[in-house]
Amino acid sequence: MPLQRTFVMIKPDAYERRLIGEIISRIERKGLRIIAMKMIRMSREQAEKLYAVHKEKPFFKDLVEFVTRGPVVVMAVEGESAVEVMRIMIGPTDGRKAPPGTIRGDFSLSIQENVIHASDSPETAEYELSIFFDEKDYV
Ligand code: 3AN
Repeated sequence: MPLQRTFVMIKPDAYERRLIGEIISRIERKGLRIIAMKMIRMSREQAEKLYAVHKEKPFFKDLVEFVTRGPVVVMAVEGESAVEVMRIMIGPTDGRKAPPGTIRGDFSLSIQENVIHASDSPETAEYELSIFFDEKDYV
């Protein structure tokens, strides 16, 4: 099993609902290792980079507004198959359809305000991590 790094972001809705501790705790309990983490107000430029693949989608503008409306926690998470493991833990995009036990399934009823983001491939992870972190940030 490969040791991988992935990018995870706890979104503003989770910050507003005081869910940061719960989410970080789930990531740690799973056995993954947080190797960099910070709470920031994301700039519009960072949001547009993060969601560049959705630029043409009808929800793009709302999505950028949403992720810049309050603090987010961005982190680099490392572990065996970390990319896939985090995607399984967060569940499908639509919180209404995400199964109980997943983070979105337990905490979201929305397709947009769905609490957490995690990269969908190792290549995407490298790109997304590079928006927020330098190699020297990893402990
Ligand atoms: P995921 O985060 O599950 O990989 P993506 O990459 O398809 O989902 O979408 C990125 C983000 O865009 C989602 N986390 C969600 O906040 C928002 N989003 C996706 N689809 C919609 C939609 N149909 N309407 C509103 N927001 C959406």
